[in-house]
Amino acid sequence: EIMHFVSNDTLVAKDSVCPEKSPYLVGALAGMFENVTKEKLIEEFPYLKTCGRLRPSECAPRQKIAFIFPYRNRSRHLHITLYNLIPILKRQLADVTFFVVEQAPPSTFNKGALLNAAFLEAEKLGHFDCYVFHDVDLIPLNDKNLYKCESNPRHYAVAIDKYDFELYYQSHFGGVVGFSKENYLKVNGNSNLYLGWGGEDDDFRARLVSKGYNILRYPLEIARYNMIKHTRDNGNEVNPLRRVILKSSNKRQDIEGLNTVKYKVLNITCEPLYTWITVSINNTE
Ligand code: UD2
Ligand code: MN
Repeated sequence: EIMHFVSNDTLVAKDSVCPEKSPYLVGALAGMFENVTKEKLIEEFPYLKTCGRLRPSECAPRQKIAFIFPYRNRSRHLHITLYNLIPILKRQLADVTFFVVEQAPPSTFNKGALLNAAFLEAEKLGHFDCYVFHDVDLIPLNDKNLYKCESNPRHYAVAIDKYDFELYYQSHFGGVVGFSKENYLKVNGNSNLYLGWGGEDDDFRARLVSKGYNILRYPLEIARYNMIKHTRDNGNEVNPLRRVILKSSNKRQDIEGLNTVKYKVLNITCEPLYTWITVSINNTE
């Protein structure tokens, strides 16, 4: 790529394809942990297009990325995380649409089913090359952790303060993960069988591995996050069956997942910061 200086603050040739490596990256970041209102975010980031789309103005992006936040009753975390993420994605010259996918009460939180619903609904609203599933409470601490998809899936949240900035366990694949649309279709998405806390992330990883994918990770200094302190939510109690269900992961994967998820869309709203999708999930079906 030819990159030349157009002006003092534009390091990218206008109208060309965005460079593989953005010249705006700065590396390690301190993170911002103060409460921030939705109104303040809208004021701070006027360049977010309607429905939570962020696009580089100076070049043509290589991929269209959907950011999915599985959500219930965590508005404080969501907005602090967005405050940190948006400037990073802007510096990365990423084309991103934010989706908040809220599971309506009272059913037990089912992150796997919620993510399947999010994927199907996002695909109806716009075709995406790349998906990032992002916990609402993880604050990125390095902008070189590039949000983009390759042929193999990537684990982003490798080094988290809660786990002393070390890989939690060798097969950990939680918190923030990214993969292409093709990857997700090939593995039949997430399992819908994990009610409450735990196991669904390990199941997703097992599905990817069984289809021959290798999980990518940047080094610990780069793939760094801070988790906002929290207790376990009501309606997301630890699932005592999680390890038993996980044992049959590979046997089930083609017959249970994205192709069997049952949900109802209750509402879709287009806001400046995000596309908000409320769904009900009937866990007993
Ligand atoms: C870990 C994983 C997470 C998930 C979970 C097990 C890491 C870094 N994270 O997170 O990806 O697999 O274990 O289920 O390994 N949420 C709500 N409202 C709720 C419940 C959950 O919004 O009532 C969402 C929210 O995006 C949250 C995420 O689900 O960040 C995971 O829940 P958590 O943060 O309570 O669980 P945690 O930190 O143990
Ligand atoms: Mn958490």
